[in-house]
Amino acid sequence: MRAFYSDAHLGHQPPEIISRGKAIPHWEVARRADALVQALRDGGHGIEPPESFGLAPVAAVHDPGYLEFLETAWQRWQELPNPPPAVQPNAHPGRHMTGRPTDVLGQAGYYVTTNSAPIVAGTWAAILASADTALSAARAVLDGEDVAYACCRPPGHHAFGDTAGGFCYLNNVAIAAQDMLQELARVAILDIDVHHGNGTQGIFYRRRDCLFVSLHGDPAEYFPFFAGYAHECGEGEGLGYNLNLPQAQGTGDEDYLSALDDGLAAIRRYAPDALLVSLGFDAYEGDPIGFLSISTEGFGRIGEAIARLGLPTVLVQEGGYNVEALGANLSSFLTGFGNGR
Ligand code: Q9C
Ligand code: ZN
Repeated sequence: MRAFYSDAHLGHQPPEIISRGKAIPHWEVARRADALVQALRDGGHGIEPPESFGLAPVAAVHDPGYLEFLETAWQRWQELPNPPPAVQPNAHPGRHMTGRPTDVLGQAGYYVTTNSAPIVAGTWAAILASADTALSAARAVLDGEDVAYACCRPPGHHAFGDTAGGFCYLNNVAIAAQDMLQELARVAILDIDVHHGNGTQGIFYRRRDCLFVSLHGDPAEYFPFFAGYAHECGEGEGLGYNLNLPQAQGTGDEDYLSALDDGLAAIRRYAPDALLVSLGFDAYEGDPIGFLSISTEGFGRIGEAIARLGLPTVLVQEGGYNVEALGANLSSFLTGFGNGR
């Protein structure tokens, strides 16, 4: 297995957030990547820096106005009187307004859908490197590797073509999938982060060259709330190529693995040329913002079940916020996967 990681994520340090009236560190912290990289080293995996692919593969998925906002927002924010420590919206268009403002605060509301995706000085460089990391893993698999792992930070699956949200800015897995589709006829994305991959679903919703399958906490009661329902099956050309498997709060290994079997069966029927996994570890029983109850051993069984597909596989890191357990959960997953083969 080849593994990719860039330390450019260190420039993306979201400021503290207010939770229950108290300032606490943002959940999506740099130490997450340290823990994952340490687990890779302990497992004897070599770690390579990503290649730089430039903006073209990113622009193949994301809107030009959105990319310009991401690139310039921090600079423009500094020109506000008394600029807050991060670019963050305080007004959102909702369902009844479509105007696009010119002001940076207005554009923050237009392009950023949650208050959990702040933009700071190093965010642009970090998100480009995170996309390059996923692209490098995708390239490794196209070049013949059975499996490659992308240690992406920040994560990506809540980013739509033109919106950031939920700790995500560029949709790393979608960018990698789109890139692979230049050489392959069909790919599947399996999303096992505990949150529904709303951005990824949105990007491929009207397409049949990418099957999207997601297991996640029931959005009726859990972030991202407004997508991830079982009745969302794709539209137009893409009808039948989107499968959501929402899980009840507290779902444990046995029930989860049985739902995963349904997802894997859909992927087998689709017979893709390659698989991409949105690999979150926030379904862990000890995750501080989790909803499900997967054990460390359970991640090994999940890895084993996915490996049984026998597909060339790109593993793209998404969430997982119990920093102390992240390394063990990644190791367990990879061991189940046949140690990355
Ligand atoms: N009290 C990913 O796992 N809600 N994103 C945070 C905290 C947003 C998670 C609420 C969760 C987004 C990639
Ligand atoms: Zn998540």
